[in-house]
Amino acid sequence: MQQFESVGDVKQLKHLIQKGLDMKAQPLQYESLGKGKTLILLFFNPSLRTRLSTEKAGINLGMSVISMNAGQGWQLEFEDGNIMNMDKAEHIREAAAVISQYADIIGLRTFPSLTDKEKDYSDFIFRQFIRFASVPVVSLESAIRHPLQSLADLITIEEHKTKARPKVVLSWAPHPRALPQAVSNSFLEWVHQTDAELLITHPEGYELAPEFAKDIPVVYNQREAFEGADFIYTKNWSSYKEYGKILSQDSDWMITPEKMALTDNGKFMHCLPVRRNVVVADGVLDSDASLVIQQANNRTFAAQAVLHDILSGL
Ligand code: SN0
Repeated sequence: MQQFESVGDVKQLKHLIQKGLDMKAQPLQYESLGKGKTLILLFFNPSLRTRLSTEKAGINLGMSVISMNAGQGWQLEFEDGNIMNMDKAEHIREAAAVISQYADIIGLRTFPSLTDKEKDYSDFIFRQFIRFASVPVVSLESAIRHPLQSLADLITIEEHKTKARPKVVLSWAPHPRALPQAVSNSFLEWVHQTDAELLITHPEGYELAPEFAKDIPVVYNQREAFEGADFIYTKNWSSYKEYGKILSQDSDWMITPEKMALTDNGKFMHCLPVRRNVVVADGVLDSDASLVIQQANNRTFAAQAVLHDILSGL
């Protein structure tokens, strides 16, 4: 693996999921693989799980890990040809080239603007970074995807599924802030490659980008969508159509125990951080149906599987 940006970078998805499970069973089995190698994680946006789990993954593989919040460095210019006489002190051309000399693998987190749809959906910042980096770059969530989250999600589904073809529902839920579509886009992209029966439910106007929504059925009635589901994957996202806008804050879309009762003993999943009693009721999050803590644990082993393949040149 030369970079990790989307499921398209994965040769055999089943093998990668299995590798994550193997890493979980024996986290230190490759503790010498990364000896003498450096992992640099660069965050343009906040992080808790991604930062700590990816650091832990690197450490489990014997790597040295350095994390940096981009706000602590110079403000970077990403546009080509600009006259840099304003607030941006350094160009991505130099920054990515320089960091590449210190790192064997670079991890990068960069959120969307939610104002410029075209630029966000070209994954401009992430692409510019890859363009000028000379070592493998791993997405720690880009403007439109969160692949390490999706891999951890599939590992979690693999562990908890009780049927060969589980019904997996991606459900929108309300949120007070405009959030990226990245987690949802990525989840669809990854689950679409498995045998699961996949369904999306959201209010009208929240249709995801066609390149991710594909032909996946959309049910606008959330309760109907939940019927017989094995996994309820919940996430808020802002509108793609009316780009970056909040079109609804309808609390009737919150995930409640009453709605979970419509499922087939379904499990609740969320990438975290989650707003209690806005996105999901305490009664769901604190019940045995919730997998959110296990999901977060699997972030380490997802990252470890990916770093393993990059380090091994697989
Ligand atoms: C991010 C998102 O993409 O939706 C990161 C998820 C892994 N989530 C948030 O920014 C939530 C922020 C909030 O205010 O609740």
